[in-house]
Formats: sequence, structure tokens, C-alpha cells
Amino acid sequence: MGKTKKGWMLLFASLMTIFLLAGCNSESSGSSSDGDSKGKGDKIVVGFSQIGAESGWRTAETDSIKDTLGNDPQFELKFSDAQQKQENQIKALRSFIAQKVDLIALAPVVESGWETVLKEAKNADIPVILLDRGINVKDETLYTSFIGSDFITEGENAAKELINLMGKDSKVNIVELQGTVGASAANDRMAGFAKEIKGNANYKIIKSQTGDFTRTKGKEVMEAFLKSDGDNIDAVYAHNDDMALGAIQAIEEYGLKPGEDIKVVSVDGIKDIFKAVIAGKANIIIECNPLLGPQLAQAAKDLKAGKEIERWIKTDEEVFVGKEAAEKALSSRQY
Ligand code: GYE
Repeated sequence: MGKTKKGWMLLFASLMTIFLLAGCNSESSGSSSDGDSKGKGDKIVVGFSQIGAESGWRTAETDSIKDTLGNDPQFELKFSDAQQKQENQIKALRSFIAQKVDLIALAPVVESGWETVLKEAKNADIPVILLDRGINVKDETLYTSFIGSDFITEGENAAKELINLMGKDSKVNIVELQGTVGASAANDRMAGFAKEIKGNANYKIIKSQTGDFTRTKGKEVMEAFLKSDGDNIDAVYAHNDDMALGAIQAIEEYGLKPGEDIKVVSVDGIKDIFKAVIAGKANIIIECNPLLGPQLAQAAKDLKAGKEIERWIKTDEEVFVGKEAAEKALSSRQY
């Protein structure tokens, strides 16, 4: 399909979204017990399908959305935890559609398999905003906007900082702890990192396996890596902090020093990884911001007001390398 046609389709989709959100709001089921003169239906009812609670990052995201929308009288939030299962997310979406919410916020566990249910949302005139992870759909009009990070850049930054730290002429064997199989955050962090080290023959990924973004699996997989390649591993690249923290434990139990014998690069930036860097057990933090509540609230309000919203609402992120940087940042970390 030519770019122009796609462009027109996207413009049409966002205009439809604005029109629908502004229009269907009068039907929404906001509380009216306060006798507000504007009456029923002033609230924006948001159905949020969350993946689960696999990581510190995700808990921070859930809190941010519950706090922001929960403390704003303009919103009514319906929250659903899918416990890592796409089928539960699809069920939640169908339930939101049946309840005629004004807006669906979806944090999609994996990239594929969303077409059918998103078509149902579209047919019911309910706009969908993707939160934190992306999806693969041919028809881009199936969602209005994506709020979240650039995972490819995160992967590239992880590799760049590792090469900076260890020197481009050192021979570095890397093991990689991947996030959930099929998740955009895992696919793109892997791709960005691979792309960046491709140009340096000294840097090799000798093992790469999923640890499902959890501490327990990160530890288990790292134990297996150490068992087979123990003294050959120079660095571990974890797609999130929880897996990195699990790996740190595995390295210590194996009798090596994380942060020294094996360098640790991680993505997210939860408080515990800052503490690990300060303790010398990890080296590089690629920040990924989970505090998406304010951006979601703003996007929903803008849609209601008939404003056009950006197709990709990006978050601000930093990179922290070494003890000093971690120490400076820790006191102001919110998650
Ligand atoms: O990095 C990880 C979480 O989708 C960006 O999911 C998110 C990732 C985050 O479980 O900790």
C-alpha cells in the first residue's frame, strides 16, 4: 500500500476516533450522584487491560494509572489483570466492549493476534490506546495511538554503553536474558542490541533465552548459562531489571562477582537496580518509564475535547552508567 493512502487512512481513523469519543461520551455510565448539572455521562469511562504483575516496572505502571485516573473525578477506571495471558486480555476487551466503555487502554502481552477483537472494538466505535507495548496489525486504524518507549533505541543504547564500558577492542562474550516471547519489548530490545554490536566482531552473544521478564526465571536461565559457559561469560544483557536481579543472584551463588567478573546491563530503572549499581553488582541502566498515567489521562481528555492526538506518544528516558550516576539519581526515583 502506498504511503499516501496509508496516511489518509490514519488521518481518517484519528478523526473518527475524536468524533466517536466526543460523541459517545453522552452514553457513558459516569456516576451522577453528586447532582452535577451536566448530569450523567460526563465521566470518561476507561477500560484498562493490564498484562499482569511480572515485574517492578509493571507494578509501577499499574499504580501510575490507578492513581492518575482514580484521583481525577473526570474518569471512571475499569481495571483488569490478565495474569500474562492474551486470552484473558481478549476476554477483558470483550467485556469492556459489552459495557460500552468510552476508551480501551491495552497493554498487549504479545505483538500478534489482536485483529479480531480490535475489529470488534472498532465496530462498537470504541477507540483503543496501546500502552507500553506495541502490536502488529495490517490495518493500522485498529488503534488510535501508542503511549510508550522506543525499545529499539533502548537495545541500541544498551549495546553502545556496554561497548563504551568494556572498550571496543576487548573480546566480550555476552549472554542475553530475553523478555516474554512475542512481546514487542523483547523483540525490539533484542533487535536494537543485535544491530548495534553487529559492527564489532569482538562482541558476541553466546547464549540468548527468555526469562519471561521475571526474577525467578531470570535467575534460572542465568544458572543454566553459568553451568554451560561459566568462565566464558563477560557480560549479561537483561531485557529488564527483574531478570537482571535474578541473574545477579545466580552469579553470586556460582561464586563470581556480578558487576566485576560479569558486567550487568539492564533495562527499566527500578530502585532495586539502582541499589545494585551502587553496590557495584550491576553497571548500566537503560531507563524505560512506566509512569504512563498522566499521558493516558491527557490523551483521553484531548480525544474527548475533539483534539487530534499523536500516533506515538513517546516517554522521556535516560541512561545511567556506574555508581556515581546511580547514587545521584536514586533519591528522586519514584519507582
Ligand atoms: O520493561 C518489563 C515489563 O512492556 C516496557 O514489560 C514493558 C516491559 C518492561 O515486564 O519490566
